[in-house]
This record gives sequence, structure tokens and C-alpha cells, in this order.
Amino acid sequence: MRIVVLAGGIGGARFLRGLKQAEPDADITVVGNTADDIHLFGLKVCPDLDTVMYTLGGGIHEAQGWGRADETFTVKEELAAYGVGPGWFGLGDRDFATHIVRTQMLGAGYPLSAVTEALCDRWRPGVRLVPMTDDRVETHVAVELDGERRAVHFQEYWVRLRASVPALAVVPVGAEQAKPAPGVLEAIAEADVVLFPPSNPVVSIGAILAVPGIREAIADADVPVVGLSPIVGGAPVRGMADKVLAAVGVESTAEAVALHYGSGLIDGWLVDEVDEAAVPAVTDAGIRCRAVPLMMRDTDATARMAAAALELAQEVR
Ligand code: GDP
Ligand code: FO1
Ligand code: CA
Repeated sequence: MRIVVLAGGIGGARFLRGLKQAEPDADITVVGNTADDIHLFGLKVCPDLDTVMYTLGGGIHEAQGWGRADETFTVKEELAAYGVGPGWFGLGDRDFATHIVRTQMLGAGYPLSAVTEALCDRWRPGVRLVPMTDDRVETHVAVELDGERRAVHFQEYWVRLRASVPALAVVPVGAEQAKPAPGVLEAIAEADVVLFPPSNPVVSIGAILAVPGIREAIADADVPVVGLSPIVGGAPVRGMADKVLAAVGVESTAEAVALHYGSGLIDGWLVDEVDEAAVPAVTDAGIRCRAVPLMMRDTDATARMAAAALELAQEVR
């Protein structure tokens, strides 16, 4: 079975671990979000690609969900001693090596897709990890700070400000001019199923869909598309997705997110058991919907979610 998954960071990566357990023989292509990427200290950092790569490759800091296990922060401390920031973004020593290798290869002229493949030679994630685009896309968030409206990088909004002020607008800058990376449209065209894991609908999956051609390829392909809600009981399971959903006028409910994607894009939608009441409205909107446990407590529970998504895909085929 050929499966395409559009993935952000933690939600996408953890789901993929369950999917691999549920379907060990599947050929999985992961289209990774790169709109969270940021340039720091002259280095290109790709948080969501790295979260997927480290999680599936066994190098992730499990409790934190991002960054490396057994991490140290000597380089960060030395940079701080020079007065060189930002101090609010925690790059660890082991993680730095990834960004150095990536930046060196990009400087030598390799596209991000080739660089990602090279990094995955080490981590062996067991999926084909492809960035959504080789072009530069950066999500910026419009906020009001000290009475003044300005745009900040998504990481500054998320990590420094902890989404503590309303997001007035969320813009994947550069997306309109970006082209899907090599292999993305081909994988979608050849897929037996496309899955939207419980990733952030705005800054993760929304950013991927903003690259011209990707949304159209998914909507037009004769392939079942099934999503899993990242919103459970009216709130994100973790993180601050409610803040960026508000910016695009979407309520933080499992039902509203399904309707936001819409029946033109998704054929099936899984909500958590606690959101069973949402099933009729989603179904009425032309999206086949079922309530199942959606908490990724461990890999077994996550594998059951993945299996339920694939079952739903069978039904809408
Ligand atoms: P990020 O890039 O690290 O923010 O990760 P993603 O965009 O891939 O996923 C973030 C989303 O995952 C958040 O909105 C969470 O609500 C969702 N999430 C995290 N853990 C779980 C879980 O156990 N179950 C469900 N349904 N959603 C989850
Ligand atoms: N998230 C944080 O909350 N604080 C950090 O200092 C931080 C550093 C960081 C470094 C590398 C990396 O790959 C991810 C990192 N993250 C950090 C997570 C990440 O930036 C965000 O959680 C996601 O981009 C949100 O979608
Ligand atoms: Ca992310």
C-alpha cells in the first residue's frame, strides 16, 4: 500500500510511528512542513522535518517531543557569553550538527529535498521524507505588541511569545511562489490513500496545502483522503493550535476543523470518542466520520488510530 502523509512536527511524527507499526509493509511518503523553518546563527533549522526524522529514527527527546535525546547546550551558552542570541530558541549541541550539515549542503548547491534525503541516510526513518518545497517559505504571524501591529516569525510567536497574544493573521510567506519539491506530486498521484495526521491545521497542514499544486493534486486525485482531529474536547491536545485557528476564523472543535478542510478535500474524518456528538454534522457536510480514541498515549494506541484511519479510507474508496 502506498500512503502519503502530510506532516507537521510532533503530532505528525508520533502518528507516523503508529502508522508504521500498523502497516509495516506500507510504502510511506511523508510530505513535511517547512514553513516553520528559521535561519539562526547562519544556519538553516527545519524543526518539523527534524522532529519527524529524529522521532522515527530513534533520536528524539521523547518527553519534550522535539530536539535530541541526551542533549547538552554548551554551544548555546558560549554564544550567549558573546551576547549572541536569540536566547529564546533552544538549539542543543547534538542538534546543531544537523543544522551545520544541512546548511553546508545547501551552500554547496543541493536542494533541501536532497539534503533531507542525505540526513535520513543516517536516521533511517523507514519512510520517504520529502519537504513540501525546496523553496523558502516562512510562516509569519501578525500581532499587536505595545499598541503596534507587526509581523513576527512563527517561531518567535510560538516559542518566545508562547502564543500569549492573539494571532491577527497567519501568512506562509513565499508559499505562493513556491513549487512542490520533486516527488511530492508524483507520490500523491500514485497514492492508495492520503492521510492528514493530527497535525496543526493552519501552520502545519495549512502551510503544506498553501504550496500551489499540492491541494489541487490531493483534491483531484482519485484517492481517499482521511484526516484525524488534533482537537479533542474543544481544545488542542498539546500546543496552541487554537490561537492560529482563531486567526483563520475557525473554532477549536473537531467539527470546525473538518469543515475547514471541507468535503472538497477530505473524504473521511476521525474525531475522538469525547467528540462523538460532532459526527452527524461532519457527516451532513459530506465527510464520512467516526469517533474513536484519538489520544496517542503510546505506539499501540497510535497504531489503532492509524488502522482506524485506513479502515475509513477503505469505506470511502
Ligand atoms: P508541531 O509542528 O510540533 O506543532 O506538530 P504538528 O503540527 O504535527 O501537530 C500538532 C498538533 O498535534 C497539536 O495541535 C495537537 O493538538 C496535536 N496532538 C498532539 N498529540 C495528540 C494526540 O495524542 N492526539 C491528537 N488527536 N492530537 C494530538
Ligand atoms: N520549541 C520550544 O518550545 N522551545 C524551543 O526552544 C525550541 C527549540 C527547537 C529547536 C529545534 C527544533 O527542531 C525544534 C525546537 N522547538 C522548540 C520546537 C518547535 O520549534 C516548535 O514546537 C514547532 O515548530 C511548533 O510547530
Ligand atoms: Ca511545526
